[in-house]
Amino acid sequence: MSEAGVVNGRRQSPAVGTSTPGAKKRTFETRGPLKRYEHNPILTPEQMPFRCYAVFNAGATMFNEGVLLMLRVEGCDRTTSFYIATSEDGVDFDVNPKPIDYPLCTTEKRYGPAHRFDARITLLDGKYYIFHAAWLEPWGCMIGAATTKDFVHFEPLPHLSEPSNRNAVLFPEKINGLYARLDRPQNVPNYGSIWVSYSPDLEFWGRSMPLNLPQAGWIRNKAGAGITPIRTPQGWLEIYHATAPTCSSENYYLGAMLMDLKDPSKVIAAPKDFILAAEKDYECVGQTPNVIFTAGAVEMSDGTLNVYYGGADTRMCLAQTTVQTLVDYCLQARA
Ligand code: BMA
Repeated sequence: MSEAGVVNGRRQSPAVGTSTPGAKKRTFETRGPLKRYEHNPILTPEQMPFRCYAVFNAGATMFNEGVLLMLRVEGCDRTTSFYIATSEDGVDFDVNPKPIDYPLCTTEKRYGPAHRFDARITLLDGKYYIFHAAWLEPWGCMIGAATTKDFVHFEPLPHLSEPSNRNAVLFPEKINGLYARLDRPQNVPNYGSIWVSYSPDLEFWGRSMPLNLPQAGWIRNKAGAGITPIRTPQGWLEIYHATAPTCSSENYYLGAMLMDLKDPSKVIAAPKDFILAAEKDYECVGQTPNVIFTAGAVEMSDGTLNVYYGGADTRMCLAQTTVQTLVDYCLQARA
């Protein structure tokens, strides 16, 4: 009797659609240092305690010994509000059914509320600083901000930029005696890239400098900061996004980098490979296909780094790693 798949002594190619017993199956999960949570997505519009269209791009922080997400929720009237969700284990979240009563800053008091979205949260000197995108008609997108101690009462800060700017996040400590932020001025070719700016008082900003991001096929357009930078002995660790066009869409990718502790405009290690691309159904199908977008990560007590991200501008997802894994991954790029 001849061996299966062998005809006249020659091994035949398996027919399309048939599997070869024992053959290794290719799996996307082994691609990089960031592993998707197996029960993704962790929050969908259907799981919200009210009817809505999308829940995505949450800022994240440790709060009261649990994880707090500041969700971007799009209603069925397509207006956007911030909502709070909390969790003890960082996976199962309870959503407060009332939106945050978010304050108007000076510009909004004169011209009406901006469309506010994509909050990043930074704990600095006992206060939480929220930096977010603020789209104010007819000018476009600028950086809005507020502070809070309890995620109930918020104090507005003046808008921190002129249009066109977004994807801003405050560093969790002053650098050389100044507040420091990453952002993405976008009225430039490729819709902008990541810059660092400084301020003595969180109102007046300057000394702006672009980062020397690597050149890679996925870093074509819209490179923007993602999570609040994490201090490590080797540098500021950042997970950021960038996009590249395909024939059918503008695809989003996440990358990791280390920035110099004293001068974050100097990227000291940044692999040319992305750490996550939109591949799963919950990342590829939805309001905006092929989008993965992080605005926050939280280091859990067991050392796991939970990276929260929006999938296709529709739902919240989770990917996990550790700070050390990402640092080692970045440093390999320098070797
Ligand atoms: C960006 C932001 C994000 C959004 C992304 C993809 O410009 O508006 O909030 O997730 O586009 O649509």
